[in-house]
Amino acid sequence: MTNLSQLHIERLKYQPKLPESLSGGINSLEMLTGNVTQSVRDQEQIKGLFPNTYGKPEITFKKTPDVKSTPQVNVGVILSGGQAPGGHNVIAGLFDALKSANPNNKLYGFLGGPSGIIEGKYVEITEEFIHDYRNTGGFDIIGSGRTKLETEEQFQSSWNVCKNLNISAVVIIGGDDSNTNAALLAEWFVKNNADIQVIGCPKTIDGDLKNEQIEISFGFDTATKTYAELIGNIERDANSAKKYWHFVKIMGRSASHVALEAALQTQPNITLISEEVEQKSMSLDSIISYMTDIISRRASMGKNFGIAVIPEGLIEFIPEMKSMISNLNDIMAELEKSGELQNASSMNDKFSLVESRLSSENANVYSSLPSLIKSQLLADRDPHGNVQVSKIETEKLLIEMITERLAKMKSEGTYSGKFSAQSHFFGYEGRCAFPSNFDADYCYSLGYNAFALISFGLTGYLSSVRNLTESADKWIAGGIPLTMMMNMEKRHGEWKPVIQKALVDLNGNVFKKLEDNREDWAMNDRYLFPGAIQYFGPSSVCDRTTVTLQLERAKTPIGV
Ligand code: FBP
Repeated sequence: MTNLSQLHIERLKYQPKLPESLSGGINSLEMLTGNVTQSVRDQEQIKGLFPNTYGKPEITFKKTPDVKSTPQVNVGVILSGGQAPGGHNVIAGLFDALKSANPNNKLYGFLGGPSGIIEGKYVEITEEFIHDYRNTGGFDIIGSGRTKLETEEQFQSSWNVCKNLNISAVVIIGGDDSNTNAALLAEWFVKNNADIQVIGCPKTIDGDLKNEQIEISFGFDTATKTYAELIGNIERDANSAKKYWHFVKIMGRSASHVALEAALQTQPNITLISEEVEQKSMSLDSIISYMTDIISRRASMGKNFGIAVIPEGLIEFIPEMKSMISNLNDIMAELEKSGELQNASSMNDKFSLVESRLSSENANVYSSLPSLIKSQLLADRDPHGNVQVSKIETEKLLIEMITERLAKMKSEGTYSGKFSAQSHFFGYEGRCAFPSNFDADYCYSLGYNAFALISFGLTGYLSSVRNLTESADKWIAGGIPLTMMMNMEKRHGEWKPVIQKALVDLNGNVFKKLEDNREDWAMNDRYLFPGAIQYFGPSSVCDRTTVTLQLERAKTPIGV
């Protein structure tokens, strides 16, 4: 590799930290078996769908002085879904664990996401190959994809590919949807006596793959630190020029964890939380009123500037929008099947077609939106049936509606300020940043631990590393049965087993911190400027994880 930045060169040299239990290597581990588990909800249905992998115990590992030897194995690895900082380190940890257990072990990386295992596209990962990717962001080592692994044919061809490569274990690095697929594949392999283990690793910058057992998904720490740096910079710009309102939409497809964490790190004037909008049944109109009130009160103090943070998924949580989008999803599936949507000659024809099929209430909501948003709502769904909220410019919608509202207030004599807005969308900027020390260590440990689970013959487990607000040596490594996190949800009109997404807990410490401070942050400029991620320096600064995790763990400490 040539032309590397000094930071890149330094990060390649970084040695990620491991929990003490894993530090003796794979051959010096003892497995401690906990109680049998059950799924978070819908136990009977989940048990019926996963008869072979349901109810397994939680696992933790302990270092032992007895050294065992492990037979030679070949392992495959898949990166699935959206990029998240640290994916390369999961693979590096897996690779180092596998080679330390037996130098003849081989690691194959499936290319381009789950489609790689179906189509047999792979590369063998060697020390030379992986070296340049250690502690770097991105998923470019083998690429990623969003193919949904779910059909009998896909499972069968995955098995054939694994047989050809003599692969006896597959590690799937992904979010809730990808780990649901991992659970399905694990069950299918056991049912068909394929003798192939499947282990998942919790990834997503969105931070919504977490629960009692999984404290955080990897990538959330680095991505939120990156967005906080950018928001802090914008706050300083706004506070210098004092002439713009900046509307920052921030990634996180469903849950608002990313927006909340970035807000706690930077203290902007307005932070919307989708979960609160839904709980309080706030209409789009009432959101506009809430924001306009702050903007006009600040204007009356002579402050015609500010920063508003808006979660990417907001639109789907506004009750009237949620109902309209769900109706829209159904009719779009029908219109696409019949070819009518593709055949419509202009955008306006598409709008009319859609409006004629929506219920009258939903058609009213849809037709009230600006054309830009209407067309963005017609963009393709992702393979899991999700609306691609990253393509919907909610920040622009809010600016447009607030501008109109303020003009009306001005004409009525209730507002006399100036409103000039800039819109931003932060998402892709943070997904491939150099992983923070926390993510570099956490990911390496998750990958290393994934091979520990493999070496004990487990399948249908998620690699778990806990106690993460302590120093890395005190982290607890183990495994959680994937079925433990599942419940039944309606997808594409059918009930499916899926890993439950964690939304922002409106009764929790983290949201409360925002709630307690937001009036002060709205009116008084309490901006924080965290600056760039700190990779070097005292561990208390550069290894520290998110405010979210610290507040959550402060409430629910687990015994070590
Ligand atoms: P994952 O759930 O796969 O981790 O991806 C999350 C995410 O980064 C969302 O925040 C965002 O809405 C989405 O991916 C964007 O998807 P794409 O990369 O396909 O544009």
